[in-house]
Amino acid sequence: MSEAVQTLEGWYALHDFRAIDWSAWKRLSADERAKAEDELHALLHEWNIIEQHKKGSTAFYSVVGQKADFVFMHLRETLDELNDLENKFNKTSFAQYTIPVYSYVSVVELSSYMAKPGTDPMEDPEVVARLKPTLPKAKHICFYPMNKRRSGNDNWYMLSMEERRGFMRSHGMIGRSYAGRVKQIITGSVGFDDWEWGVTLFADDPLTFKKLVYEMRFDEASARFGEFGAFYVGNLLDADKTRELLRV
Ligand code: 76R
Repeated sequence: MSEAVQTLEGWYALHDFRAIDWSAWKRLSADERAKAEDELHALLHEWNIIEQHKKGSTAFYSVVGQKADFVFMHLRETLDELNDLENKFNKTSFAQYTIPVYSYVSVVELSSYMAKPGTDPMEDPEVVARLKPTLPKAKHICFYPMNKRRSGNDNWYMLSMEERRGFMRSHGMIGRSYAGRVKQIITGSVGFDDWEWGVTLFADDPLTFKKLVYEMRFDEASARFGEFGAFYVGNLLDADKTRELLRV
């Protein structure tokens, strides 16, 4: 009989991917563009204050390639707050010149495969900090959704707890060898979105994404059981980069 691993959940996550409607944006007068940009910067400022008060966190990155032009990754205490903030953004005049192209709803998740038995993880400030993380201002982001396979001999959900723990141990060892170069946030999305997890990685060197993901492909947890959706990769947008992006 298989047994579901206990998970700890933290902040809810919304990855909101947008394209920019460049023709519409260019048709605006300089004044109209300035007004729309001011509204965007006012919202970014508001989100920044929420982050400073540790009530959530927001990452803002441009996206390279045709899948999107930028992404907001928002973390908040509740799904209601995520919904409110996406609606608030949608009501700005800036949002009128964006086209929603993809979104992902999930919740920050830590599984207990590696937890020390007999301890209460919520007593560990490091665990609590990982459940409610302030997103790093790393130069690059990488996001993709994934599943654990359920087919034939490669059915993750038919494995015993001990077998899964063994795979996750080896997975974690690879992950740990990238400590300091990458920050990973695993968000669970069973019941929330089309895949089982979202993987969000932050790094200053984009090659770290390639090396880490590639190395994991050879590890059994990914080689036998990993199924992956589309990959999105992007660059940090600070206030100056945002102005540069929107200058036409
Ligand atoms: O939480 C921990 O640090 C303990 C070890 C650990 C777990 C339980 C861990 C470590 N991960 C865990 C769970 Mn992970 N992780 C991914 C991907 O592309 C791929 O092949 C897989 C995508 C990456 C890149 C990654 C990175 N991890 C999970 C789970 C949930 C599984 C379940 O519950 O069944 C998924 C889907 C997943 C996927 N992982 C690490 C990393 C890194 C960098 C670490 C080391 C973290 C650290 O020690 O700071």
